[in-house]
Amino acid sequence: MEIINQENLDKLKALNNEKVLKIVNEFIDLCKPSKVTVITDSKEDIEYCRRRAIEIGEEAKLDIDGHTIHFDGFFSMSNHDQARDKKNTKVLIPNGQYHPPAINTIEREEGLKEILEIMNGCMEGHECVVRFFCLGPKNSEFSILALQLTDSFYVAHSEDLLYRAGYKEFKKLSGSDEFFYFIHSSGELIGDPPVTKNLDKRRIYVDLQEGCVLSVNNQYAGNSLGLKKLALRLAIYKSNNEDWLTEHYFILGVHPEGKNRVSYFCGAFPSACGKTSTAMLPGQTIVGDDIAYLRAWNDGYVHAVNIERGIFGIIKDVNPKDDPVIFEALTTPRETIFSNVLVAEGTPYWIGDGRSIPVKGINFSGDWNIGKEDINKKEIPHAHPNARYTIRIEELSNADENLHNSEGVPISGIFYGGRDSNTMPPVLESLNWEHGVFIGASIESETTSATLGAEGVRVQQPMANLDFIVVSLGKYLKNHLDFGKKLNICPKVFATNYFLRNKEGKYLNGILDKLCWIIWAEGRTQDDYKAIETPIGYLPLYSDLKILFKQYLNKDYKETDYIEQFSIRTTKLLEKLDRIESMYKKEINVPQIFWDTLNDQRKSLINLINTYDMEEISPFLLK
Ligand code: OXD
Ligand code: MN
Repeated sequence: MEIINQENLDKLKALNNEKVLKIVNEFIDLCKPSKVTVITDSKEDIEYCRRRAIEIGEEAKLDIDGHTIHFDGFFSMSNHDQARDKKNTKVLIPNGQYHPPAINTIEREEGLKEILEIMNGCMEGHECVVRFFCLGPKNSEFSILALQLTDSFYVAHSEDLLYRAGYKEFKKLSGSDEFFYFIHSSGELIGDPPVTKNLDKRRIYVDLQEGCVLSVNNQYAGNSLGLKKLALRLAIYKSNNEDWLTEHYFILGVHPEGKNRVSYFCGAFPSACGKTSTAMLPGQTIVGDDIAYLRAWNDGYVHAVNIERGIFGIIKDVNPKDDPVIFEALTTPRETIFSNVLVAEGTPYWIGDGRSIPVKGINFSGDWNIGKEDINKKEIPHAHPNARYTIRIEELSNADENLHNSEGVPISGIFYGGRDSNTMPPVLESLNWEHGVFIGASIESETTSATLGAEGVRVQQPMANLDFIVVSLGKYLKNHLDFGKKLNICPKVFATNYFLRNKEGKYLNGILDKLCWIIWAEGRTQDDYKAIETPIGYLPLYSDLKILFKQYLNKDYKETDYIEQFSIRTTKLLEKLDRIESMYKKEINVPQIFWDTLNDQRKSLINLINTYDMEEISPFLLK
């Protein structure tokens, strides 16, 4: 039987690209699929992927038109494929080159040998699709093309929702080999719906030298979709060897009421720390929620594009009160893939959706009923905490008009934040660009369900990007610092913290309070607000926040709340500096300005303690 028929072969040949042909040949030989189908940008081809995902059982229809459900496996809470696998995601380092300590690496030859062996025959009995995408807007200086081979129609379908089609763009390449490529296989499947069997052989290996990622024995999009977190790593490598940035940033259009203007902001938060919900704040517009390419532009600003056109968002605590925009998007007809939620009688349910929980249904553990326990006698929640939804941005009423602008959008500010219970205030502005880079470099966050392993462990998360950085941290920070120096209009940098708690462990802010921090930051970029200069950055005035809380949330913001939230927690901040210092001490070539900033911060915090003779210093004392 021929694996690839003439029609499909013709589609490949029409690209006139030797490298594409070579890759397809090489991996068909290795992975041994039973059939190869080439998908162009045509409606029929794209529809084929969507239909096959259902026919094969990787997705099933739900009641609302366009909604489907996909499960990444039916396993226990401790052994599953419903989150990114950091342990088995490794960067291949060519012989003799430096292995940065913060990155999970393996010698290139050894890694290739291991994964190619696992991939030998991994697509047996499967149909493999060959897909072409464009990372970034079409016809744009920012964008990079990507080739994907996968035997998962869920992966192929998700990529249609998340990325811009690129077959025609590949034609325009005129045979050039300038593109990333990704080979993915779910590997041997079991059950109905079919899920990956051999999780112990799950591997995701990033080959920087070749510009490709090999991923096998997994389905979860953070592990399987080449264009998402795998391409992010390749682009970080490329941009750090050129003169631009690839970041784990959302891009948000901020529209302050009554001001008749929009200012664009980027923001980096580790996964499951409020990134998508910031990008989807009521009254604002979204360009992207996850990954951005940034370049210094000829108008003096930095411009950013969303390399995606969809959202693969966490679906937890999404309810009409806390996340009204996302809730509305997920409960109305449109092409949407839900994953790892509970399905009961054709309706998806998730944690914190504000509805009563059905007594039974199907979830990530298979047939589920209230009270069901896992092998460790632990009650299984009705939905996975890292359950997801996949949708297109352009269908949303809050999609920004510049989503596909080939020149991107000019960036006025950047937010950095983490899941930080006791150091940083809810919002502050950095003292300057270098201090802003320091703030980004010193994000700490408690681990969440978006990665495998224990939750709630405090880890350093430089620029919320550590999981994806593939060059040394010293080089990465230098690239950031140099980048800012080139700009005539440098973005202001802000730190946010949505997870501050009091000594009893109670969160100090409501979920929607972030709207006020974002609007305040926008006002700072336009000189609308004065601020209190402190050693750790500029803090908002109580009087401005009081007005913002009333205007945007109809809430009375009390002075006592302000003092509790914005007091400088000197001892906790000093402890944090020690942790940051010990992390970066392990690195090579960390820019001197980073150490100078760290030492200045330490000195001024000690000064504050000595001057005021107290641990927590109210902003009113510093005014
Ligand atoms: C994501 C992640 O899915 O960062 O965006 O894990
Ligand atoms: Mn992300």
